Amino acid sequence: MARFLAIACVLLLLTPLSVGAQESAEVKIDMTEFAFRPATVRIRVGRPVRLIFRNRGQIAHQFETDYLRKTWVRMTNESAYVETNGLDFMGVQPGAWGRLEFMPRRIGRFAFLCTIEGHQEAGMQGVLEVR
Ligand SMILES: [Cu+2]
Repeated sequence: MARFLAIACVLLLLTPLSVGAQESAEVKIDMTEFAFRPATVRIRVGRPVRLIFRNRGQIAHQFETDYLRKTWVRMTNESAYVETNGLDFMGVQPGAWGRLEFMPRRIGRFAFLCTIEGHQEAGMQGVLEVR
């Protein structure tokens, strides 16, 4: 009986962990004039990530980071689904959303920004922190 309980406890402990290991970590990021919120995005290396951008501003914005330039990325929005080996940038229209899914493979701090003219200078930038 004690042995059965011990096995049951191990199973209970293992189940949520194994499910968690397969889940994507999801981070929601708002785009406005002129900021990303949050401006620091923390993700884990070796764990699939889903970044969901929402443009809550009045004008178009973009997300660009060198981190994804040589990474396999799945990009989704209202009208498109693209898998690409290296993402230059993703544009998001006002009121729209865009989703990026990828596997972080390098640790470090990597800048991201909106590359529309003047937006970075106005504050539209942030840091991708991979640990
Ligand atoms: Cu912008």
